Amino acid sequence: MSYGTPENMEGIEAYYTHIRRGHPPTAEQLEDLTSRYRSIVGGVFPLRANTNRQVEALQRTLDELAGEGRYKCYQGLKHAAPFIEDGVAAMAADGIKEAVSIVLTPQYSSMSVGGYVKRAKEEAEKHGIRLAAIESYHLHPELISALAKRVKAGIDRFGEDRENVLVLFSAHSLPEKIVEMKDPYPEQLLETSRAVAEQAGISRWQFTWQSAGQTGQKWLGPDILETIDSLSREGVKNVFVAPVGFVSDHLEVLYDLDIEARKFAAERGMRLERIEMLNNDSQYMKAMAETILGAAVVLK
Ligand code: FEC
Repeated sequence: MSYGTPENMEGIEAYYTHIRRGHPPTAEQLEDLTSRYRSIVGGVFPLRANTNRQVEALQRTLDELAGEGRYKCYQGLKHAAPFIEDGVAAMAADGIKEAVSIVLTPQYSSMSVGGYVKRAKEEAEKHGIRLAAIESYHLHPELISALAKRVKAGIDRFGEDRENVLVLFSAHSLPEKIVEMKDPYPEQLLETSRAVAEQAGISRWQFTWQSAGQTGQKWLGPDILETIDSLSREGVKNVFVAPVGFVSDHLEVLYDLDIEARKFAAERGMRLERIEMLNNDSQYMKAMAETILGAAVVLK
Protein backbone atom coordinates (compact mmCIF):
# COMPACT_ATOMS: atom_id res chain seq x y z
CA MET A 1 0.00 0.00 0.00
CA SER A 2 1.14 3.51 -0.71
CA TYR A 3 -0.05 7.12 -0.50
CA GLY A 4 -1.10 7.72 -4.13
CA THR A 5 -0.87 10.75 -6.37
CA PRO A 6 -3.17 12.41 -8.93
CA GLU A 7 -2.97 10.96 -12.48
CA ASN A 8 -2.66 14.47 -13.97
CA MET A 9 -3.29 18.17 -13.25
CA GLU A 10 -7.07 17.75 -13.71
CA GLY A 11 -7.08 15.06 -10.99
CA ILE A 12 -5.60 17.30 -8.26
CA GLU A 13 -8.95 18.58 -6.94
CA ALA A 14 -10.48 15.11 -6.48
CA TYR A 15 -7.25 13.87 -4.88
CA TYR A 16 -7.06 16.82 -2.48
CA THR A 17 -10.75 16.38 -1.59
CA HIS A 18 -10.07 12.72 -0.76
CA ILE A 19 -7.13 13.66 1.50
CA ARG A 20 -9.47 16.14 3.23
CA ARG A 21 -11.98 13.34 3.89
CA GLY A 22 -14.48 14.54 1.30
CA HIS A 23 -14.23 18.29 2.05
CA PRO A 24 -13.29 20.14 -1.17
CA PRO A 25 -10.39 22.60 -0.82
CA THR A 26 -10.99 26.33 -1.23
CA ALA A 27 -9.92 27.86 -4.57
CA GLU A 28 -6.87 29.31 -2.83
CA GLN A 29 -5.83 25.97 -1.28
CA LEU A 30 -6.29 24.25 -4.64
CA GLU A 31 -4.18 26.85 -6.44
CA ASP A 32 -1.47 26.55 -3.79
CA LEU A 33 -1.25 22.76 -4.25
CA THR A 34 -1.55 22.95 -8.05
CA SER A 35 1.32 25.44 -8.23
CA ARG A 36 3.50 23.07 -6.17
CA TYR A 37 2.78 20.22 -8.59
CA ARG A 38 3.38 22.59 -11.52
CA SER A 39 6.86 23.39 -10.23
CA ILE A 40 7.89 19.73 -9.94
CA VAL A 41 6.06 17.76 -12.55
CA GLY A 42 5.19 19.72 -15.65
CA GLY A 43 2.35 17.31 -16.34
CA VAL A 44 4.03 14.04 -15.31
CA PHE A 45 3.36 12.70 -11.81
CA PRO A 46 6.52 10.86 -10.73
CA LEU A 47 4.98 8.92 -7.86
CA ARG A 48 2.54 7.05 -10.15
CA ALA A 49 5.12 5.20 -12.32
CA ASN A 50 7.45 4.96 -9.34
CA THR A 51 4.93 3.00 -7.26
CA ASN A 52 4.35 0.62 -10.20
CA ARG A 53 8.11 0.01 -10.42
CA GLN A 54 8.27 -0.65 -6.66
CA VAL A 55 5.49 -3.25 -6.91
CA GLU A 56 7.29 -4.98 -9.80
CA ALA A 57 10.61 -4.95 -7.92
CA LEU A 58 8.98 -6.33 -4.76
CA GLN A 59 7.36 -9.08 -6.83
CA ARG A 60 10.78 -10.07 -8.28
CA THR A 61 12.36 -10.06 -4.82
CA LEU A 62 9.60 -12.26 -3.36
CA ASP A 63 9.94 -14.64 -6.33
CA GLU A 64 13.68 -14.89 -5.66
CA LEU A 65 13.32 -15.44 -1.92
CA ALA A 66 10.22 -17.65 -1.78
CA GLY A 67 10.05 -19.23 -5.23
CA GLU A 68 8.25 -18.06 -8.35
CA GLY A 69 4.46 -17.99 -8.10
CA ARG A 70 4.36 -18.37 -4.28
CA TYR A 71 3.36 -14.71 -3.71
CA LYS A 72 1.45 -12.27 -5.88
CA CYS A 73 1.64 -8.51 -5.28
CA TYR A 74 -1.40 -6.25 -5.50
CA GLN A 75 -1.38 -2.49 -5.20
CA GLY A 76 -3.75 -0.38 -3.10
CA LEU A 77 -3.45 3.39 -2.67
CA LYS A 78 -4.74 5.59 0.14
CA HIS A 79 -5.92 8.60 -1.83
CA ALA A 80 -6.01 7.58 -5.53
CA ALA A 81 -7.02 4.68 -7.75
CA PRO A 82 -6.44 1.79 -7.46
CA PHE A 83 -7.67 2.44 -3.89
CA ILE A 84 -6.83 0.03 -1.04
CA GLU A 85 -10.33 -1.45 -1.39
CA ASP A 86 -9.75 -2.00 -5.15
CA GLY A 87 -6.54 -3.89 -4.43
CA VAL A 88 -8.23 -6.20 -1.91
CA ALA A 89 -11.22 -6.74 -4.23
CA ALA A 90 -8.78 -7.69 -7.04
CA MET A 91 -7.22 -10.31 -4.74
CA ALA A 92 -10.65 -11.71 -3.92
CA ALA A 93 -11.52 -11.88 -7.64
CA ASP A 94 -8.36 -13.98 -8.16
CA GLY A 95 -9.43 -16.37 -5.40
CA ILE A 96 -6.81 -15.28 -2.84
CA LYS A 97 -7.71 -16.40 0.71
CA GLU A 98 -4.61 -15.37 2.70
CA ALA A 99 -2.77 -12.07 2.43
CA VAL A 100 -0.07 -9.94 4.05
CA SER A 101 -0.32 -6.16 3.91
CA ILE A 102 2.63 -3.78 3.95
CA VAL A 103 2.87 0.00 3.53
CA LEU A 104 5.87 1.53 1.73
CA THR A 105 6.58 3.90 4.63
CA PRO A 106 8.62 2.00 7.28
CA GLN A 107 7.41 3.63 10.55
CA TYR A 108 4.00 3.20 12.19
CA SER A 109 1.54 5.86 13.23
CA SER A 110 -2.14 5.33 13.98
CA MET A 111 -2.74 8.31 11.65
CA SER A 112 -0.67 6.95 8.75
CA VAL A 113 -0.16 3.17 8.54
CA GLY A 114 -3.02 2.57 11.01
CA GLY A 115 -5.43 4.13 8.51
CA TYR A 116 -4.19 1.96 5.63
CA VAL A 117 -4.45 -1.21 7.74
CA LYS A 118 -7.97 -0.45 8.98
CA ARG A 119 -9.26 -0.06 5.42
CA ALA A 120 -7.44 -3.17 4.14
CA LYS A 121 -8.80 -5.29 7.05
CA GLU A 122 -12.36 -4.08 6.60
CA GLU A 123 -12.32 -4.93 2.89
CA ALA A 124 -10.56 -8.28 3.46
CA GLU A 125 -13.23 -9.27 5.98
CA LYS A 126 -15.97 -8.61 3.43
CA HIS A 127 -14.31 -11.07 1.06
CA GLY A 128 -13.37 -13.70 3.68
CA ILE A 129 -9.61 -13.06 3.23
CA ARG A 130 -7.34 -13.67 6.26
CA LEU A 131 -5.00 -10.69 6.46
CA ALA A 132 -1.75 -10.36 8.44
CA ALA A 133 -0.94 -6.64 8.63
CA ILE A 134 2.66 -5.44 8.97
CA GLU A 135 2.81 -2.26 11.03
CA SER A 136 6.47 -1.26 10.75
CA TYR A 137 9.92 -2.44 9.72
CA HIS A 138 11.83 0.70 10.61
CA LEU A 139 14.91 -1.08 11.98
CA HIS A 140 15.26 -3.84 9.39
CA PRO A 141 19.05 -4.24 8.83
CA GLU A 142 18.72 -4.03 5.02
CA LEU A 143 16.74 -0.78 5.32
CA ILE A 144 19.27 0.76 7.72
CA SER A 145 22.18 -0.35 5.56
CA ALA A 146 20.60 1.07 2.37
CA LEU A 147 19.96 4.43 4.06
CA ALA A 148 23.41 4.57 5.71
CA LYS A 149 25.11 4.01 2.31
CA ARG A 150 23.07 6.81 0.80
CA VAL A 151 23.87 9.18 3.66
CA LYS A 152 27.60 8.48 3.29
CA ALA A 153 27.51 8.91 -0.50
CA GLY A 154 25.52 12.12 -0.14
CA ILE A 155 27.92 13.67 2.37
CA ASP A 156 30.78 12.99 -0.02
CA ARG A 157 29.15 15.43 -2.43
CA PHE A 158 30.27 18.23 -0.06
CA GLY A 159 33.94 17.46 -0.93
CA GLU A 160 36.35 19.39 1.31
CA ASP A 161 33.44 20.53 3.51
CA ARG A 162 32.33 16.96 4.22
CA GLU A 163 33.64 17.10 7.83
CA ASN A 164 31.44 20.16 8.52
CA VAL A 165 28.11 18.76 7.39
CA LEU A 166 25.15 18.48 9.74
CA VAL A 167 22.73 15.67 8.90
CA LEU A 168 19.04 16.46 9.31
CA PHE A 169 16.80 13.40 9.45
CA SER A 170 13.20 14.33 8.73
CA ALA A 171 9.68 12.95 8.37
CA HIS A 172 6.15 14.12 7.66
CA SER A 173 4.76 15.98 10.66
CA LEU A 174 1.47 14.89 12.22
CA PRO A 175 -0.93 16.70 14.57
CA GLU A 176 0.63 17.03 18.03
CA LYS A 177 -2.23 15.09 19.63
CA ILE A 178 -0.50 11.84 18.58
CA VAL A 179 1.94 12.39 21.46
CA GLU A 180 -0.87 12.21 24.05
CA MET A 181 -2.12 9.12 22.23
CA LYS A 182 1.29 7.48 22.97
CA ASP A 183 1.69 6.89 19.24
CA PRO A 184 5.03 5.16 18.40
CA TYR A 185 5.67 7.35 15.31
CA PRO A 186 8.13 9.92 16.81
CA GLU A 187 10.12 7.24 18.65
CA GLN A 188 10.33 4.90 15.64
CA LEU A 189 11.58 7.77 13.48
CA LEU A 190 14.26 8.56 16.06
CA GLU A 191 15.23 4.89 16.20
CA THR A 192 15.65 4.74 12.41
CA SER A 193 17.66 7.99 12.45
CA ARG A 194 19.91 6.84 15.30
CA ALA A 195 20.61 3.46 13.64
CA VAL A 196 21.43 5.09 10.27
CA ALA A 197 23.68 7.71 11.90
CA GLU A 198 25.53 5.02 13.84
CA GLN A 199 26.08 2.84 10.78
CA ALA A 200 27.14 5.78 8.63
CA GLY A 201 29.54 6.98 11.37
CA ILE A 202 27.74 10.33 11.73
CA SER A 203 27.94 12.17 15.05
CA ARG A 204 26.48 15.57 14.02
CA TRP A 205 22.80 14.97 13.38
CA GLN A 206 19.34 16.17 14.40
CA PHE A 207 15.79 15.13 13.73
CA THR A 208 13.22 17.60 12.41
CA TRP A 209 9.67 17.54 11.03
CA GLN A 210 8.51 18.67 7.60
CA SER A 211 5.43 19.15 5.38
CA ALA A 212 2.95 19.92 8.20
CA GLY A 213 -0.65 20.43 7.06
CA GLN A 214 -2.57 23.71 7.33
CA THR A 215 -5.42 22.52 9.53
CA GLY A 216 -5.54 25.05 12.35
CA GLN A 217 -4.43 22.47 14.95
CA LYS A 218 -0.89 22.23 16.31
CA TRP A 219 1.47 19.93 14.39
CA LEU A 220 4.68 18.31 15.62
CA GLY A 221 7.69 20.63 15.38
CA PRO A 222 10.18 22.05 14.90
CA ASP A 223 9.51 22.31 11.18
CA ILE A 224 12.53 21.98 8.89
CA LEU A 225 12.46 25.68 7.99
CA GLU A 226 12.60 26.68 11.67
CA THR A 227 15.44 24.20 12.18
CA ILE A 228 17.40 25.58 9.21
CA ASP A 229 16.88 29.11 10.54
CA SER A 230 18.22 28.17 14.01
CA LEU A 231 21.17 26.33 12.47
CA SER A 232 22.06 29.32 10.31
CA ARG A 233 22.14 31.50 13.44
CA GLU A 234 24.50 28.95 15.01
CA GLY A 235 26.82 29.34 12.01
CA VAL A 236 26.09 25.98 10.31
CA LYS A 237 26.85 26.23 6.57
CA ASN A 238 26.28 22.71 5.23
CA VAL A 239 23.15 20.64 5.77
CA PHE A 240 22.35 17.20 4.40
CA VAL A 241 18.69 16.14 4.61
CA ALA A 242 17.64 12.50 4.90
CA PRO A 243 13.82 12.19 4.99
CA VAL A 244 13.73 8.70 6.55
CA GLY A 245 9.92 8.59 6.81
CA PHE A 246 9.67 8.76 3.01
CA VAL A 247 11.02 6.28 0.50
CA SER A 248 10.09 7.74 -2.89
CA ASP A 249 10.59 10.75 -5.11
CA HIS A 250 7.35 12.68 -4.60
CA LEU A 251 5.92 16.12 -3.88
CA GLU A 252 6.98 16.27 -0.21
CA VAL A 253 10.58 15.62 -1.24
CA LEU A 254 10.83 17.21 -4.70
CA TYR A 255 9.01 20.40 -3.64
CA ASP A 256 9.20 20.75 0.16
CA LEU A 257 12.89 19.84 0.37
CA ASP A 258 14.42 20.34 -3.08
CA ILE A 259 12.73 23.65 -3.85
CA GLU A 260 11.40 25.24 -0.66
CA ALA A 261 13.96 24.16 1.97
CA ARG A 262 16.92 24.49 -0.42
CA LYS A 263 15.93 28.07 -1.34
CA PHE A 264 15.33 28.95 2.34
CA ALA A 265 18.81 27.61 3.21
CA ALA A 266 20.47 29.39 0.26
CA GLU A 267 18.94 32.71 1.42
CA ARG A 268 20.82 32.16 4.68
CA GLY A 269 24.10 31.37 2.92
CA MET A 270 23.77 27.63 3.54
CA ARG A 271 24.18 24.70 1.20
CA LEU A 272 21.47 22.04 1.44
CA GLU A 273 21.72 18.64 -0.23
CA ARG A 274 19.39 15.70 0.02
CA ILE A 275 19.74 11.91 0.15
CA GLU A 276 18.91 9.93 -3.00
CA MET A 277 15.54 8.34 -2.29
CA LEU A 278 15.26 4.55 -1.99
CA ASN A 279 12.56 4.12 -4.68
CA ASN A 280 13.15 0.49 -5.79
CA ASP A 281 16.56 0.01 -4.17
CA SER A 282 17.32 -3.72 -3.90
CA GLN A 283 18.10 -3.65 -0.17
CA TYR A 284 14.87 -1.77 0.55
CA MET A 285 12.98 -4.39 -1.47
CA LYS A 286 14.74 -7.14 0.51
CA ALA A 287 13.75 -5.45 3.78
CA MET A 288 10.09 -5.47 2.74
CA ALA A 289 10.19 -9.00 1.25
CA GLU A 290 11.81 -10.50 4.38
CA THR A 291 9.30 -8.70 6.59
CA ILE A 292 6.46 -10.09 4.47
CA LEU A 293 7.81 -13.65 4.70
CA GLY A 294 8.07 -13.28 8.48
CA ALA A 295 4.48 -12.00 8.75
CA ALA A 296 3.13 -14.74 6.47
CA VAL A 297 4.17 -17.34 9.07
CA VAL A 298 1.25 -16.35 11.34
CA LEU A 299 -1.21 -17.35 8.60
CA LYS A 300 0.03 -20.94 8.68
O1 FEC B 1 3.68 13.16 -4.71
C1 FEC B 1 2.48 13.08 -4.39
O2 FEC B 1 1.60 13.30 -5.24
C2 FEC B 1 2.03 12.73 -3.00
C3 FEC B 1 3.04 13.15 -1.97
C4 FEC B 1 2.60 12.91 -0.53
C5 FEC B 1 3.10 11.95 0.32
C6 FEC B 1 2.48 12.13 1.62
C7 FEC B 1 2.77 11.38 2.71
C8 FEC B 1 2.22 11.52 3.96
N1 FEC B 1 1.20 12.37 4.29
C9 FEC B 1 0.93 12.23 5.61
C10 FEC B 1 -0.04 12.91 6.34
C11 FEC B 1 -0.81 13.94 5.86
C12 FEC B 1 -1.80 14.64 6.63
C13 FEC B 1 -2.33 15.62 5.81
C14 FEC B 1 -1.68 15.50 4.53
C15 FEC B 1 -1.94 16.31 3.43
C16 FEC B 1 -1.32 16.17 2.19
C17 FEC B 1 -1.61 16.99 1.02
C18 FEC B 1 -0.80 16.54 -0.02
C19 FEC B 1 -0.02 15.44 0.49
N2 FEC B 1 -0.37 15.24 1.82
FE1 FEC B 1 0.32 13.75 3.02
N3 FEC B 1 1.60 13.20 1.54
C20 FEC B 1 1.65 13.67 0.25
C21 FEC B 1 0.90 14.73 -0.25
N4 FEC B 1 -0.77 14.48 4.58
C22 FEC B 1 -0.71 17.06 -1.44
C23 FEC B 1 -2.65 18.13 0.99
C24 FEC B 1 -2.04 19.48 0.87
C25 FEC B 1 -0.98 19.77 1.89
O3 FEC B 1 -1.29 19.84 3.09
O4 FEC B 1 0.17 19.85 1.41
C26 FEC B 1 -3.41 16.66 6.19
C27 FEC B 1 -4.77 16.13 5.87
C28 FEC B 1 -5.87 17.09 6.33
O5 FEC B 1 -6.00 18.17 5.69
O6 FEC B 1 -6.54 16.73 7.31
C29 FEC B 1 -2.17 14.34 8.09
C30 FEC B 1 1.84 11.24 6.18
C31 FEC B 1 2.65 10.80 5.15
C32 FEC B 1 3.82 9.78 5.25
C33 FEC B 1 3.30 8.40 5.41
C34 FEC B 1 2.71 7.84 4.15
O7 FEC B 1 3.35 7.94 3.07
O8 FEC B 1 1.60 7.32 4.25
C35 FEC B 1 1.89 10.79 7.64
C36 FEC B 1 4.09 10.89 -0.02
